[in-house]
Amino acid sequence: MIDSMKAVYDEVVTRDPGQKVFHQAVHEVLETIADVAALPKYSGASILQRIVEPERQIMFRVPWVDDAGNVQVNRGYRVEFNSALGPYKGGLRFHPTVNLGVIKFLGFEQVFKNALTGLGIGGGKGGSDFDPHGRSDGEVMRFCQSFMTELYRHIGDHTDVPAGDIGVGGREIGYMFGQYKRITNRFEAGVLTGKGTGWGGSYGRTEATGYGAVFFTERMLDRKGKSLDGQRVVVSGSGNVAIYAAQKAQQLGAHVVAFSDSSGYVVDEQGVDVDLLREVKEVQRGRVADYVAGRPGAKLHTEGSVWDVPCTIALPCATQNELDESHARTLVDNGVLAVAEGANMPCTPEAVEVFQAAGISFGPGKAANAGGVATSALEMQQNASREQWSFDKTVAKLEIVMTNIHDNVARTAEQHGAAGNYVLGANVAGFVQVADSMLAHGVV
Ligand code: NDP
Ligand code: 2IT
Repeated sequence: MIDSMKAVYDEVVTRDPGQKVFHQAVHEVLETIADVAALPKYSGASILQRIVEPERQIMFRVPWVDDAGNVQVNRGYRVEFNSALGPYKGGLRFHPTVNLGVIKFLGFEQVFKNALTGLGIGGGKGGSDFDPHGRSDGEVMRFCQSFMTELYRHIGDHTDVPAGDIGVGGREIGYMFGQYKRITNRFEAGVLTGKGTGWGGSYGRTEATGYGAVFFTERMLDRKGKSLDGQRVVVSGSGNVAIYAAQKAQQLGAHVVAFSDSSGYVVDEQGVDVDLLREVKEVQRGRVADYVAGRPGAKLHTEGSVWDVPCTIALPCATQNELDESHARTLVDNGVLAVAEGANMPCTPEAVEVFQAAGISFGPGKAANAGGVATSALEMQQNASREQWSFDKTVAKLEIVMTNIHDNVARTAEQHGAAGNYVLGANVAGFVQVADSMLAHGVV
């Protein structure tokens, strides 16, 4: 890393020494944008120093009563990172590992990702260390209501528009929307995305992140004269992103053979039964073992890693830093052709290096998983015009957005002498878009 970038990075680490995943995300961006960020118009306005510091960080107590009558206390967060391109936009994550550093990493990534969509959205992220696993619907509802009782004063359709992420899906968005409406006495559809399709949600939002990651993979393969047809695919995770990545990959002729959750991974050589997986995960809220119980021939593994399963396409769709250098070496040895991050930063920096050195097409999350937030922006468009588009119309728009992101990122990489380096292309293209708007807005 060149000296001017290192100085910015060191300042980030000194300010918040404990926020390791935030440092990791900042490091990756600074490392790849140096020649652009060092231009006098940007450095003279301290764009980098501003872009790594969130505009606003909100932390709050979330008290709620569990089914046994005990008062529980969690911590809530909303980090409003950058509004140069539009209202803050980004998901809410409910997971016990959530802390301020995690939310800042996700918010920082979101700024560049949202820029790449070209849809006029700034970047933010939020969440809580609340763990929805094993909680009743009533407990989840009371938690969501308490969370929104503080969050409502910070959000709005022109201010900050949250959505889902790990642990936050249609059920949680419903409870939060209900509480927002109750407190404000406003049916302000555009204040949250990922809503039910009966009350302001967009068709295709549920599928969008997984579908988008597969569209992005298809474009990366196209560039190498290949297609998804007949490819052997492994996804990690078995949540929202993983399920619909598997569904779209199958629709495009791929053979999806494995998925996982935090209890283990499943190999299903007949091809994953996505309808069964949806039933187990979305309806029963079960574990991967419940899939195996209903699927003769599928095998559950509780040792090792889903990345041990040979494949030509790897789609990490679970969580950050789930795929490390040794997993990457195994994938390369097993003949992987392309890796696209459905999750945010699932591959460690060392793993990314292994893929790039081996000439594997590698799609970083801020490009490859941008389909979710892009479709959230399409939901905002529908809300603003009081329209509702069909599933097919929305997915067709999503596919165009993903193609544009792919082409923009690939072109940017080429223009900067790094053909095929989607990490550099995404970071530079995203940075320029945000930085130019920040310059236009003056020192704010
Ligand atoms: P879900 O909560 O629907 O699913 C998450 C999946 O990942 C589950 O199978 C979960 O297993 C697994 N997982 C989560 N944390 C861990 C962990 N620490 N170790 C092992 N497995 C884990 O979340 P999503 O599918 O929505 O999100 C997945 C990823 O995609 C995240 O990185 C998210 O930020 C990213 N993303 C999501 C978007 C969206 O629209 N939802 C948009 C863009 C990116 P278990 O149930 O056992 O915990
Ligand atoms: O990481 C992400 O892009 C998301 N969780 C989706 C955010 C959104 O606002 O739809």
